[in-house]
Amino acid sequence: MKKAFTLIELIFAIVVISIAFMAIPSMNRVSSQNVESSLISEALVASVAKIDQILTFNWDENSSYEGAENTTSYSKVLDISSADSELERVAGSNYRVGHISSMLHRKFHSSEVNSTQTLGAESDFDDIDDFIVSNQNLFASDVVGADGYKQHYLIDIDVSYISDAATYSDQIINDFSFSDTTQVNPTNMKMITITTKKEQADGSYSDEIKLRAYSSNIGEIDYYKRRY
Ligand SMILES: [Ca+2]
Ligand SMILES: [Ca+2]
Repeated sequence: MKKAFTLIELIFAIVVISIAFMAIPSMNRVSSQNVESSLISEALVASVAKIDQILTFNWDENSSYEGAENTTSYSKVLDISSADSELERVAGSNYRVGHISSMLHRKFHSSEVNSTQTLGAESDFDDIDDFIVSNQNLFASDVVGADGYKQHYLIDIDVSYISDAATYSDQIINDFSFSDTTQVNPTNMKMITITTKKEQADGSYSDEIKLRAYSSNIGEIDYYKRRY
């Protein structure tokens, strides 16, 4: 049996449908805001992963260079003559004050080896400043205008020496400090800065995320050897 709507039912139905239609634009807005924040979160995660990856590489081009040991030795501490003298090698040894005097622990090369004056990529991609780059796509395949990846992200990676200072007495390093002031001449600290930029509607880019990490000239312990 077919049942007709009563007037009161009809009014209810109209009100419910009206509420549903009124909600659609705001639902669309909420979901597009979620996509926006998801894309920024994804860019942040990718940027953090990038900086973590950089930190796994040698501190400098010369860190693992020692003649025939070039491809097999672990990273050594480098001589930085333009930096804090208290972090230099103890004369006549391959140890710094505070080093553990034992096999396979952190130490300098057997003879003086300095870090590179000019930071950047060499023929072998093996150290943290080899990552210096401008306007590189953050995602492997940026699709501009597609529904999902409608935003285009670029990254700049900068690696610079920054000022450092140490004081020691009685064979113990009491204090080590550094600041974000970049230095032309080598120091014992490198600062890695990743700037992630998002494309705007007019085609320009605005800085969205800036991450920094610091890496120091301390060599590594010979627990694990990276092969290049
Ligand atoms: Ca290199
Ligand atoms: Ca380099």
